[in-house]
Amino acid sequence: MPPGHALHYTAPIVERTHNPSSSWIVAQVHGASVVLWDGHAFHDAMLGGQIKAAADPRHTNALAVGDEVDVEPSGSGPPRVIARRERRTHLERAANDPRSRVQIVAANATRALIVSSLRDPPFRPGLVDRWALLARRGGMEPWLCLNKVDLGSQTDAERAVAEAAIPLTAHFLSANTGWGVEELKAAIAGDSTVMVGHSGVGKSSILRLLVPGADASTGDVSAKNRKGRHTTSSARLYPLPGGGVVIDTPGVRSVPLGRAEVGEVVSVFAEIADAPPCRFRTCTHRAEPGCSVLQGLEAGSVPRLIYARYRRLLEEAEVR
Ligand SMILES: Nc1nc2c(ncn2[C@@H]2O[C@H](COP(=O)(O)OP(=O)(O)OP(=O)(O)O)[C@@H](O)[C@H]2O)c(=O)[nH]1
Ligand SMILES: [Mg+2]
Ligand SMILES: [Zn+2]
Repeated sequence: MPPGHALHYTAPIVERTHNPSSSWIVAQVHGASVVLWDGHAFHDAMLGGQIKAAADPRHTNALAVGDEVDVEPSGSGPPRVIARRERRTHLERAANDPRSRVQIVAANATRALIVSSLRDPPFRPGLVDRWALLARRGGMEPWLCLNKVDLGSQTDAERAVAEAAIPLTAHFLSANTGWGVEELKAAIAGDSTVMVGHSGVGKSSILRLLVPGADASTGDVSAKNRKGRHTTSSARLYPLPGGGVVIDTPGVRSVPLGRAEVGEVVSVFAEIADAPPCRFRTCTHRAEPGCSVLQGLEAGSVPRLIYARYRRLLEEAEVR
């Protein structure tokens, strides 16, 4: 592990004494170094050559946080990860990559908690749309979490979500005051949740409330001193005290979709997904005759704001 990249966990890294048939979960990846969680403790491990050889060439990373893996002892050194079990779910995003590969942000989570903030940084419905699409693509249920409600009021927060007409389960929260945290804890108890969202919205702050003692870095959002911010630099998995796990991820500036199906884009917007069938089955709801979405736009059943976000997503995605 390179210096300066020590992986600090509150639970001690213990000697490996495990049943070889049971699978371990990837808690953090740093190049060829991996931290694994066996349900009781964290273990250091190394990536075996088999894993790299078997990696999907369309992906930038061979292992993602949340992956279930098989390990093998390797003499006196750390155990080796020799196989990855098939992912039940995954969350991907287009990598900034000349080969159009995707990065697997996290694996095997039940849901993606799309964290945004009421202010500082401002609430951006377009980012929520993109993450919702990607979560569904990988089989995760997208939820919205609107943090920093203390910077406005509960009414402001609810209005922001209602105006954006985001058809997702929404949690309102203030990591600063702890308001709404108990409800979120109860809602995610027992299963696996990955937190995603813009940098500075408060993911790591929320994590520290969910997992007391977690030492996730939290940054100061002060625009003056951006270099001094302790933002999260890699995804990490933490066990929840009452069972289940939560994965904190680094914030992103943008969420490029890469290639997408029209149906995927449509499924983000309830008003468009629920519109009656159009004349053409392959209608993209842009200019086709007999389009029920365009008729809904005229009649007011499809809000202009929603339609504009749909078009933006459609134009941005390389629609197949
Ligand atoms: N007012 C207010 N500030 C908050 C709240 N939650 C977090 N913050 C502040 O927002 C800043 C960023 O918080 P982080 O938890 O580091 O944000 P993050 O989403 O983990 O950021 P990245 O790791 O860069 O993705 C810190 O200064 C926090 O103290 C909140 O509920 N209200
Ligand atoms: Mg963070
Ligand atoms: Zn149409």
